[in-house]
Amino acid sequence: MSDENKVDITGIDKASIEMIQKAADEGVELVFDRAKKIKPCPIGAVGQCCKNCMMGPCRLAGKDAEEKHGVCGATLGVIAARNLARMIASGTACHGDHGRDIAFTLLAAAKGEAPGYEIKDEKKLHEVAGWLEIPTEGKEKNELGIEVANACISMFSSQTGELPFIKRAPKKRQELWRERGVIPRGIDREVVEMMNRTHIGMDQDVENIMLQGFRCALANGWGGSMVATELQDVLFGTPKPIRGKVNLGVLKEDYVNIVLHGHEPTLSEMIAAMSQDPEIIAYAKSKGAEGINLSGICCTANEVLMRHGIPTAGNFLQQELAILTGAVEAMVVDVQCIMSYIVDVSKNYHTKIITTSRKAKITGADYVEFDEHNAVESAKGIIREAIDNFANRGKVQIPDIDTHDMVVGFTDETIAYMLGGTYRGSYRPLNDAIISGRIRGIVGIVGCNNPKVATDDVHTLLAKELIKNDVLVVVSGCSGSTIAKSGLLVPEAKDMAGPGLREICETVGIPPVLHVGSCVDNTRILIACTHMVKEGGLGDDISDLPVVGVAPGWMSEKAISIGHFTVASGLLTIFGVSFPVTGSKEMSDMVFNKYAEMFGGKFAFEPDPLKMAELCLDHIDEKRKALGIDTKTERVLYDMEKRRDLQF
Ligand code: SF4
Ligand code: MSK
Repeated sequence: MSDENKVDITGIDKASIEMIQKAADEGVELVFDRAKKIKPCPIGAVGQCCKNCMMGPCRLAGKDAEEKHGVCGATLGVIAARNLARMIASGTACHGDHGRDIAFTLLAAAKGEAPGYEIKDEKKLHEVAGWLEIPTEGKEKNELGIEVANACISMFSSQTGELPFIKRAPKKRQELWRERGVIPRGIDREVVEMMNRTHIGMDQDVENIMLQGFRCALANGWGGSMVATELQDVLFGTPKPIRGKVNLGVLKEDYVNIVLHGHEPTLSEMIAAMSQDPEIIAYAKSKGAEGINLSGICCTANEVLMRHGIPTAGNFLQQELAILTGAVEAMVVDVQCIMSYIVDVSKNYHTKIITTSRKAKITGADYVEFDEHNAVESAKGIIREAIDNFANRGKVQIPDIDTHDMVVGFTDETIAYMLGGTYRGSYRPLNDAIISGRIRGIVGIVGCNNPKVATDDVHTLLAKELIKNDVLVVVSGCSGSTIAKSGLLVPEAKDMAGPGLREICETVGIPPVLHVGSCVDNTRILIACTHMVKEGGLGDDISDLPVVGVAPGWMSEKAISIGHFTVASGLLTIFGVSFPVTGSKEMSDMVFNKYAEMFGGKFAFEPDPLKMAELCLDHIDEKRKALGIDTKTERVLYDMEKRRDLQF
């Protein structure tokens, strides 16, 4: 490897460094190497390239880029807007299809056609039925489950009207969305219309394109992602705080290691159940292993971690590193965020890459189609394949450093329960803590890792700076597993927090950084914000709250879709790495200024984690000032009359 291509490992944890060194010694290429070799296209990175038709591709770069036009006449602003809008459509499609799959699994389970699955959280089922306006009285859980599943499935195909979960948002926000014409009619419809509008010769007005972008993003946040989160809770149980471990050291030398990777928990739930089967354990022992050790990567990791305490082997950028240990018998992947190069890396070791979804095959990998109608047998078959591979192991090197404990499973329900007390869960204590200034504000740190930036540092430095300043941090996705590696997700981390936040953490027994789940679970943050508004004392819309969203190391189109639904919901949303419209003045103005006029939320772009923290604190303080809570005050008590005055 030439010096020019030397891997920049600034900020990565020691276990990963050990594996990166091993890869270099053994001549195995990694994502970090490819990121160095593949110089990102500077024109595409800032949104100046259009390849929407074959009169082009057209690159509108250079000093006079703003004056240039594509062959069809498209302006730079239109090109940047169309590119961004297509990213939103793709991200919404990904999360939407995830939600749809879960809805079909619920339907099959409720009909008794998916042995091994059953409705685990009836309370949640009733709650979701309420939002869908489905009468529940006298209905047996499977009967209701069928109706809820069908109502969710119809959210994808509906052509008119409003998605039902829109009603969950504060009334003022709903009205703003209606006024702007961005309430989604149907999830699939908004994705299709977005693709249509961005075809050559279609929508050529930047604001009009982005309004449909918002409608499409809202179809994700208050549609597809919300369906996924809610129905996963119904089927697999709503998570509760649980302890787990994170980093490559969770792999066990004497066990058959199966790494679960991807996003949809349908298969991994069944593998988790079947790995406990005495017959399967006996089979593993018959092959010389002590048993079966499951761990996760990416958001499948988050799903099985928060429901079963299954440890996380790593985040997005650690998927190749797990294979480097030589200890992984099978990496079982479902959908999304799977690097095809894991197949190439696996060729150097004995690891089997097992793809399981018709939607996500990888050339060179094994394929065992997962069918939820036959999940028990599918899961057992996959586990047996892994066990059979145990005998093929070569030398094993599992880093025995840097494995951290973490407490996860802080849903919007558990936050209310923990902070609100045993008898009646409520957001009152959280709101009071914010009003009194003990908690200055809340920041959600979400999203991916990106080899273009100092991968762990950008997340952890930001989180540390925020908690030090009394900001309660909530995390999801790979950001959660990244920050967990620096020990911030345990109650003992309160000692790194400022005095106000520390007091709350001590009283309640929570960490200063709360893990809310996977990428689709960003909807839990939306619902928590809505509860805070409805509880009273912090304004009458999400945009009034001292709350910020940050994606410090984003890379996926899903992040752009998520960012747009958080902005549309009223939050300042800060992106690191780069922002794919900065090559156009018109689109930069739209994204960083005009969005605020439209929705009260907007994007900011800042790659430096400490400057991100400053932006968060400035925004929080501005919101506190507007609310009149910028000085520490005594507790504000809301009586029933005052609460009734709030528009809900
Ligand atoms: Fe060029 Fe217009 Fe075709 Fe885009 S749509 S590639 S700008 S001609
Ligand atoms: S898995 S979308 S790398 S967070 Fe949700 Fe991680 Fe980003 Fe995939």
